[in-house]
Amino acid sequence: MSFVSRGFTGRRRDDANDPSRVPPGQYVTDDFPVLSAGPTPHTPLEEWTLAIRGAIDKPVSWTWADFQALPSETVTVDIHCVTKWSKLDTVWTGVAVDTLLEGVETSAGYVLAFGDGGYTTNLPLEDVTGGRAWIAFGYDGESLDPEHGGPARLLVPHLYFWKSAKWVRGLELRDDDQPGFWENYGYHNYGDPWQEQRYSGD
Ligand SMILES: Nc1nc2c(c(=O)[nH]1)N[C@H]1C(S)=C(S)[C@@H](COP(=O)(O)O)O[C@H]1N2
Ligand SMILES: [Mo]
Repeated sequence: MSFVSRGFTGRRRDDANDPSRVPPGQYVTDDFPVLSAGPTPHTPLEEWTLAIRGAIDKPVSWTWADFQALPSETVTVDIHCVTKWSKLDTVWTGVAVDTLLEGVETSAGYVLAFGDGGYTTNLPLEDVTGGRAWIAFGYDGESLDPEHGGPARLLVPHLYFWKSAKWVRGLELRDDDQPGFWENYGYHNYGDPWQEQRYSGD
């Protein structure tokens, strides 16, 4: 048992001022704001599936039980919202997109993530592979809250957080780069927080 509670270890505070961890124009918050363009969907787990479709010979899909049986990882990452909050050391549990794509052969260079509620977001395939993206179903050791995208969301921490589609139901593999929901509304097509790629033209 320690008398020093986590908030007083100083680590967070130092990190908040450490420019190597906080992208330009961002501030660090301990809150976890909810940003949703519409109502929170509540798809029953019995109806939930996760699909890989598009430029793939045989589309694949997992039921919730299949998905839960896949090897998962717990990762600690920093997240950066385009509305300027960053949250450091967030802890997520999920299945690496690499795991889902094992054995998948595709000519695609891009993915369009889609989910319940109709939200979409586009990313280069290479940004969701190489251990850089997960389908996360746990947050801080608990199941992921519906407001934050539960039962499962895409997690791509190296890009602005709008790329991390909540309530994700699959990835469409594409040869062309099809802009998603926010990308169509003038947000940057790629969204690198370190380059401050907030809006198209940045
Ligand atoms: N399906 C869906 N995913 C979404 C959004 C959304 O409106 N719908 N908002 C995006 C934006 S702009 C951000 S900043 C994060 C917010 O995630 P949070 O609500 O868990 O903080 O989700 C992203 N994923
Ligand atoms: Mo956002």
